[in-house]
Amino acid sequence: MREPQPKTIHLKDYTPPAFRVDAVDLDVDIREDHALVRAKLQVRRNSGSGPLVLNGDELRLLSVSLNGRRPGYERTAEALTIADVPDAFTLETLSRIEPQKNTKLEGLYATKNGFVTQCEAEGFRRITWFIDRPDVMARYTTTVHADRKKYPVLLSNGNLVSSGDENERHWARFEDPFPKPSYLFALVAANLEVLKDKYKDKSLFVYVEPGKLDQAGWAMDCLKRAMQWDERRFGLELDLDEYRIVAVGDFNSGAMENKGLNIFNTKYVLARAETATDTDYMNIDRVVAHEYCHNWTGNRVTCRDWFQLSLKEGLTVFRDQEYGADTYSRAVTRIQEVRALRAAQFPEDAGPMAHPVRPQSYMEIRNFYTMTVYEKGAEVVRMQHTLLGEDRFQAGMRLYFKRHDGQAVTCDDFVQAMQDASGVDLAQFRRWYDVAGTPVLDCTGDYKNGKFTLNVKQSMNPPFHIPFAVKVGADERVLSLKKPEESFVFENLQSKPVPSLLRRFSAPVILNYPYTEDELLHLMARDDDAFNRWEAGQRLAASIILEKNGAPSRAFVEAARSLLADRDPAFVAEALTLPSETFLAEQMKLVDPDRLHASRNALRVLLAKELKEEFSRSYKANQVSGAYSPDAASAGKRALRNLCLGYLGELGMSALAYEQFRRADNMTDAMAALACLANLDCPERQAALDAFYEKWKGEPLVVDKWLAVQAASRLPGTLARVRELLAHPAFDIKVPNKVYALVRSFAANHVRFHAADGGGYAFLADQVIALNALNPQVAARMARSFDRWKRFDEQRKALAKRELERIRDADRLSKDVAEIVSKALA
Ligand code: 0A1
Ligand code: ZN
Repeated sequence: MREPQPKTIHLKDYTPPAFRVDAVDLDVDIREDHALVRAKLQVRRNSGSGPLVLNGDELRLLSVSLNGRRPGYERTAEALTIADVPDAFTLETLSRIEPQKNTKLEGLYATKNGFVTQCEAEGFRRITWFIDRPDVMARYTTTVHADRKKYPVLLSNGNLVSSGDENERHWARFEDPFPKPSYLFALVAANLEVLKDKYKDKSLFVYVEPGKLDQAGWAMDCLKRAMQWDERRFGLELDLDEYRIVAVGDFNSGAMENKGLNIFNTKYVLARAETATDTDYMNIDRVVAHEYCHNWTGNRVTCRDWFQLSLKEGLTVFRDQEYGADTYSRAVTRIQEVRALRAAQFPEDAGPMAHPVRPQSYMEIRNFYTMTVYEKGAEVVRMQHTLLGEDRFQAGMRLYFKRHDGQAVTCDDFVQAMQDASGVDLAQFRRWYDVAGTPVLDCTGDYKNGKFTLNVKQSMNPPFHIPFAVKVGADERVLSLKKPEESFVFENLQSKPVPSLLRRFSAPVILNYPYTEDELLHLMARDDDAFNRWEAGQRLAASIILEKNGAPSRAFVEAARSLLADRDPAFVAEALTLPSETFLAEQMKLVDPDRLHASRNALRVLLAKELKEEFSRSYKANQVSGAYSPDAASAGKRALRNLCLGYLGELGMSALAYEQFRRADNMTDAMAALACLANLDCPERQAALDAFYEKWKGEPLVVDKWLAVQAASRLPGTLARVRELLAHPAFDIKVPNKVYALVRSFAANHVRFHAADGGGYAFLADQVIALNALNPQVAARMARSFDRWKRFDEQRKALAKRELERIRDADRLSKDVAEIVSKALA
């Protein structure tokens, strides 16, 4: 059976809500196999004379009353319509839901030790009938009832106002003083342990599964640092006396910023040295800061509609990035951001799901929590920061809050505040929000008589306003590009300069400049912008892989050798990490994944051979002694040491990796060694994988690493192994983290996923179809791995198309997957 094509929702059709809800009194009674939800809404007409329409999804409606009487109403699967209503009234509904059977993990659902909610974007309608859109803000009072022994912890947004016991059950009532959109509603009834702490006069709580309190400390530290940072850098304080983080193992995304009651994926909370890597520690820091930052950028000022999602997400990612830059190394942070942007957002912007930072239409909003809305959205905020400078940007933030605190607003409102506070004209800049695609800057330079002319041509028409940070000789400027073609003159030069262009990656664009190899080597060694030093190395490596089958020049090898003597290990590790196959594939006319993989590996092997001494020396020199600490300096040393191990692995030094694996006292070193072995066909490989599983089979997050490292292996047997793992007790298709670890890691394994026989495509289609019936949101995310299928040869294209069609024709295809697949096939 084919479902009808989902309908498209357009930004231009936005109208203000016909009704507002001033107050919600919610009573959620959680029973053995269902829950009863009573909702009392204070409703008031806002505009027009139309009927009241409430959203609902998988709700069984037991009763409705309006001002105490049963009204005439109509109901479909997704709407409850009451035609005849006064201008102000009380509406009460009673609904029955089945959180125990909720595999979509949206609305109220069961997790290991109890029940939690996820309401963004449209999950509240799976709890009760409501005007479920972000511009309807209400005051919530929530009462939760559940079994006292099984679910001792009851939580909702706001302050606990009363509680009590009823035989073997108990209840608690919460009042949230802040009006909020329904997507920020949260409720928890579970068996959890709690870590308590204080920041100034604020009480902080981190709730984790019993037995895991020893893994909650880092998240608490992160929270306190984020609070302090937001006060210092943005002048923003927490508006609550109490702030809670709850970690659960079943969660579709990373975390959720519900007012005062954040719910997190355990992956972004739990950490101790033996189980979490440096990257995990850093990700936890960033996600905790991100959700905390949302309290102002998202919760105090929220989105008018979901097209404005980047208003809160782009801005909050920018804030968490700045937190990262102020906490760790600014240059290395920037390099990592750009790497991620290029590996995932650039392809998105060039593929079938390309959309502006503010999309103009969608079929399913869940599909628009994208790299474009989040990461490119952050770049768009960062460009405003670059154009205005820190002081005027902060003045813009203050004006934004002064004007819009407590409101649901648009991206335009944000830009307007930035413009009005700074006096910088941002009219042309707004195009960044509305036009998809990555701009290309084609630059050339002319040198004559001490004068250098930089010519810049941009691909966007009408042109974008692009902050272009450059340094020519000693002259450093941020050029404001506004025209299709422009020239800039730099004077008083002694000789032809090597321009340092797009410093710090001042705009999310593709930059072309006819650099010679010597010029790039010069920048790689000497640019005073660390980002551009890295960038020059990446450009050289890319051209060696794409144009020279991976055979580097002597000069490149020597440049890599000198890099290994650099003072900053974290930077060196980034600089000697070759560009990813996914990113390089974007630069090929027709992608040949096997050749690409072979060339990239050839370069790795050559570097390993040439620099064996240096890699060995650096491997020894960067050993970190003493107790594990995730600080930037120690993590940087481990990153470089493990980079060296990876190169030495290319020379067949598996014994070294195995030795590290056995001796490691922290997960960073254990995992790096295991990843190295997983890529080598060597006797130690299976021994290490088996030992790892035996040791960690009781820790779900560590088991995820074990799944992921096998799915990411470059060895030819990887797909067969991944198929076996589907049936392993370590895997569970109902748990998103397991799917991400196994299925997503495999789909990101460029050479194996794009195998010429189509086995990778068939595997992924099988998983998308299986997931579609359980968790459409996760299914749709997995389906995105087909995005770039048209860039491959005829044979691969035919195979991918067949699989996409097989998904399209599957029974009861969800809106989520239908949107992704129909766009991919279009
Ligand atoms: N707003 C949350 C994450 C989130 C992502 C996707 C969602 O539904 C499709 C909901 C929430 C954040 O930015 O942390
Ligand atoms: Zn967010």
